[in-house]
Amino acid sequence: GTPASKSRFRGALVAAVLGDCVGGEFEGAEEVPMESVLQHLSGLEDETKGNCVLEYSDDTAMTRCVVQSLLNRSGYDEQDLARRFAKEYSASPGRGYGSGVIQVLKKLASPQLVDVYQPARDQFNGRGSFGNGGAMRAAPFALAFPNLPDVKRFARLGAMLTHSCSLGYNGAVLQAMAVHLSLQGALSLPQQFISRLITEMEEVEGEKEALRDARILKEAEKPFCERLHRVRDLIDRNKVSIEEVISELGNGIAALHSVPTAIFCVLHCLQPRDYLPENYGGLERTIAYSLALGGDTDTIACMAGAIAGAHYGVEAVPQRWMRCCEGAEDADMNAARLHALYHQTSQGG
Ligand code: F2R
Ligand code: MG
Ligand code: MG
Repeated sequence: GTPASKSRFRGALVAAVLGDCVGGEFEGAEEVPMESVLQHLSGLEDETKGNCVLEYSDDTAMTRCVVQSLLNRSGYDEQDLARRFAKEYSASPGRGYGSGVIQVLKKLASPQLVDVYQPARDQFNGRGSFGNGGAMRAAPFALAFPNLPDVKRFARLGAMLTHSCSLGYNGAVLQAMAVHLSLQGALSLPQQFISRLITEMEEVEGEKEALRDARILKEAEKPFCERLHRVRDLIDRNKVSIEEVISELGNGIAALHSVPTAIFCVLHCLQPRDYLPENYGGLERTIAYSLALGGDTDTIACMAGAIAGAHYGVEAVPQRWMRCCEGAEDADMNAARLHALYHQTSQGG
């Protein structure tokens, strides 16, 4: 498809929902045999099953808040977004939220709250959360703002409403950048795609807060850059086992252990793989592979889905999977509205 086409926007938002809904089955599992993944996915194809509904989790619930806020405010509005997060949590608390972020969402509901970023700063004895909750909902920033500096700035601020540790909000910046580049068609040159992400993250992680947090947490000086170098090494190799991917990149709830992993899943599945069905296209391969890693499967598949969906477009989304996933139709409609906002902004409107 052409860069920033409506199909790419729809693919990104719909495939993110699919990743979350189908990934929920395996979240937290240590080992997920590919056979179980394929069985789960083929269950979605079974027309005789009637109403198959896979519910979305916090990943989609919070993404929907970001989308609605960006559309209603025609841009980023921290007060509005904070209010939506709090309202969504209070209306539907059972969507599998992280145990820490619940406290932030409760505080955000207080009418007395003056600084909406303060509850996030208070998390984990003032260190802030490094979870992937900011990254899992970052894709809409890439779909609302055409310019990369805006994507980076607003993905970061949108994440900081719940994640004040740089290892949390920089995961959101990386995820939003990956979706932004994919929308432009950058995945047709995978090596250049990953090099560009590394160059951008060099600057992002050069900020003093990021260097300080990395030091405190005893991570590499620029932790996301280091992981992206590992992604590059892994995609250079023709064969790589699931165990190696998990040990090199991780599959956990921290942004550092899941955002580079999601990016790897997309790159690895650009080509057919002998352990995935021949009739699967790239998007199906990406989602199936993300689930087979185990760990934080809903979130890794949601983030990989957004990046892959922006590359392959909505035509690559299997209709039979989509009809089983709660919120997929809404995501499709909202993606078209974001597409209009993006092009309005890019024309200076
Ligand atoms: N929470 C889950 N899954 C676990 C169980 C759900 C279960 N299936 C159910 O039925 O209820 N999934 C969702 O949470 C992840 C996103 O989490 P988020 O929003 O980042 O939350 P939080 O609480 O801020 O961070 C997550 C955990 O990371 C650890 N952590 C973070 N920062 C820390 C720090 N500075 N020091 C120590 N630990 C820190 C904590 O254990 C947090 O609870 C997604 O997977 C989403 O799907
Ligand atoms: Mg979830
Ligand atoms: Mg998760």
